[in-house]
Amino acid sequence: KNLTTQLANVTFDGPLLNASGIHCQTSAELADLANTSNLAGIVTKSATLFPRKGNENPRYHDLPYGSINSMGLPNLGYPFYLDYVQQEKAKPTILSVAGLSADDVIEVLSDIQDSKYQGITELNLSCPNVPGKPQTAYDFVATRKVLERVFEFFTKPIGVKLPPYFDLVHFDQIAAVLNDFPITHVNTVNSVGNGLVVDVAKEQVVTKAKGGFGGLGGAMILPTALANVRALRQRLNDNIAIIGTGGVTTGADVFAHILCGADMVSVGTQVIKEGLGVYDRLTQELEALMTEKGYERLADFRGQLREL
Ligand code: RRO
Repeated sequence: KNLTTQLANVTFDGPLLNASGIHCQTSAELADLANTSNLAGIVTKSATLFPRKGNENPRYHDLPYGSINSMGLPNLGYPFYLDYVQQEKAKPTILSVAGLSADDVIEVLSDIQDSKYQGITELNLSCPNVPGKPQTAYDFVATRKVLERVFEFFTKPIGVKLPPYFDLVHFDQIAAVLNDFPITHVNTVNSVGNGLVVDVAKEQVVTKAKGGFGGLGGAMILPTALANVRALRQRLNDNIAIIGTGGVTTGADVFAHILCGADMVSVGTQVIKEGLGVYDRLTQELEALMTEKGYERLADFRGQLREL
C-alpha cells in the first residue's frame, strides 16, 4: 500500500499524527514520538510565550467512552519547541503555538518567522481550558483580526487548530474567514469544550480547574469530529488541507476521517489508553480495510463519502 500524504510543502510517509498535547510536552516524550513506528509526523504541545505549569491536578480523567481534560496549557515555552523542531530529523514536525492574547501570538510567530525553521506551524485558536480565556475561533471577528495581523508578516506554512462547530451557519462563517487567508491547513477538531463529567458515587466532578468543566475527547466525539471534517472540506478552498482529529480508536475510524476529506488523521485519547503501539495497530487495520475494499492509496477514497 502507498499511504503517503501531503501537507503544505511536506510529504508524510503515512496519515497518522499525535494530537497536540498528547505525549509531546517534554524532550523525553518527543524522543518517544520520534521512535514510534507508523507515526508519520510529530505535533508539539501548544507553546506559549512563557512556560506554564498549567492547571491543578486532577486535570486528566479517563472515561469508558473517552476522556475529559483540563490541562490548562502546560508547556515549556515556545523557545524550547522552536529549538526542538529545528533539531528533529527523524520525521516531519508541526509546531503548535497558542497565545493568551493576540499580542502574544504575534510575538511568538514573529520569532518563528525570523528563525531558520521552514516546517509547518499550527496556531491553536481553540484551547478550552485556560480560566478566563474564551476559545478564539468561536469569535469569527476576533479570528479574522488575528489572522490579518499574522499575514502582515508571516510567510511560512501555517494552519489553524479549530474547535468543533455544531451549526451549519457556523461552518459557513468560519470557512468564509479562513478562505480569505493563505493558510496551509486546518486541524479539526480540538476537544469538545466545557463538558462536565459527574462521579455519582462521590457526588462530585472529576477534574479540579473551572469547577470540573473540561474538554471531551475520545470515542464519544467521533461523529462530531467527522461532521467537522466533512463540513469544512465542503466549504474550504481546495488548497487548504485538513487534519482530522477526534474519536479515533480503530483503523475504520481513520478510514472514516479520510472518507470525510481528511488529508491526515491525529490520535489523542486512544494513545493515553493504549500507548504508542496504537499507531501500528491503526495502520494494520487501515491497510486491511483498504485491501478488502480494493484501495491502493488514500486518494482512492479521500473525500468520497456517499450521501443517500
Ligand atoms: O492544555 C490544555 O488544557 C488543552 C489545550 Br491547550 C487544547 O488545545 N485542547 C485541550 O483539550 N486541552
